Amino acid sequence: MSHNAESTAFRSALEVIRAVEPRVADAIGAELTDQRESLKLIASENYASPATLLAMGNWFSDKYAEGTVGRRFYAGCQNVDTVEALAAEHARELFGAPHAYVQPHSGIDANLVAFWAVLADRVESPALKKAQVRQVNDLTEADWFALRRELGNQRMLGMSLDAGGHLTHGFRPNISGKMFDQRSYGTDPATGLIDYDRVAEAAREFKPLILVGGYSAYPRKVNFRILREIADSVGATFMVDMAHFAGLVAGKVFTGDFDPVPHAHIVTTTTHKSLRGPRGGMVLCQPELADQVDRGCPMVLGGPLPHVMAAKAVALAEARRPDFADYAQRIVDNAQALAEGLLRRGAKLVTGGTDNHLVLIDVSGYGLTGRQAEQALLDSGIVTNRNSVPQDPNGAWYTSGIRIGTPALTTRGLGTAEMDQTAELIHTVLTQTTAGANADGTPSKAKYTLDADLADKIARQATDLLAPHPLYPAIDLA
Ligand code: DSN
Repeated sequence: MSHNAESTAFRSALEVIRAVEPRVADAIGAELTDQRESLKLIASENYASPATLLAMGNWFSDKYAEGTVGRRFYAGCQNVDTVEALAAEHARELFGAPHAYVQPHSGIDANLVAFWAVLADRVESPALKKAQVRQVNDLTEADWFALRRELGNQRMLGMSLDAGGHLTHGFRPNISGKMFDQRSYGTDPATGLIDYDRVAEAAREFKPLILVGGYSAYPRKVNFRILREIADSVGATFMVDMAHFAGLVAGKVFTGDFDPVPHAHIVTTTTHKSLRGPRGGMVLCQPELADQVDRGCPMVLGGPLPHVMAAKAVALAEARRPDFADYAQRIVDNAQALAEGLLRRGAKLVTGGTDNHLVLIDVSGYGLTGRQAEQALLDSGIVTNRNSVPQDPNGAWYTSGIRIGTPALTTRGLGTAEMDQTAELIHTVLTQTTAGANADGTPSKAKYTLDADLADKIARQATDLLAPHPLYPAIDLA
């Protein structure tokens, strides 16, 4: 692939768009500038390859293809069949999974497909059949109650949101918390680590239909062999949401007990985080769940997105190359260097460090809320997101944490020395930011002060750090 070809492709695309709506072309160009200039530390974001991006921008977008490969509800799907089959084949080979379903549009959709597959597989119920033909939004609380009673067991045990679980693991404001009677397992207050004995105890008491493993803000490895044993001991289906760490599984950094695929009945993921593909989702499962999983569309999903499935096939092919394993290892090396740099400067980290791609800073140690810290860092050209910490006194809106991750900066080629410099920038901003007060003098959870000159200086230093590692170096839109 010549550099010239990438540049020509994107320049030509923008020229075509500009002729219709120049403001969209301008926004696309501006987004590239913003992404090039900011220190992206959002743990769930990455930079997909030009090939992956280009696979999405074409006429596959025009095709309806409800159904599965070879069994469509529309004619003329032979080329969609080709890319969907390729994506599924790459996924099976990459993860060693018996079955892959590559249609989900997001991680939340993948989880919904998995929930319904488990329910449909485990429970034959007239009430469930009725629910399947209705819009989920039409179900009232009374409907859900009646449905759950008829099903007998619709209980889910997942990691609590403030311990690092995801909102789709039964959090009340999410549909999963309405579909399921939910109970959470947290982490040990002293260590911040999952206490497997407590999970086993909760499973024995609660007897869930589904035990969910996986997280979006837990900075440690999870032992999926132990969780599977716990699920088996109570007859639960074991589901793992590996959206955050799929790239580490693909790159064989997480193996044995820490690879969920051989241990779980069903595994869901996104394709755009550490896996570095297009924005989308995917389900991997054991053969006995495959038929139900393949009913994802139209059971819970709208029509598949063939252009995104094409991009999934490209990105999964990239992840099967030997250099992806090197990339995955560097993600973890960088996260550990970042954690060490922060700890050395006095930051308080949840669990005291990391063994995956993310670090969770407890910013109460700097006298700030997560919201104040997130904004002060953004003012300084450092893009992060606020996140709850275990037993967070500031709730899910203001929070007491900042979650940072290394997949994106690792893609740009930054290494451990630059992570130490990044730690210095973050620590400087957080120590120089002061919590503000409301008009009545009470402490504000949102207001803060940070000297504008200092913020500008840090932003320049962040740009300098990125300069030797240009994003999409072959693409010149000028
Ligand atoms: N929004 C994703 C994240 O940032 O972790 C999960 O849904």
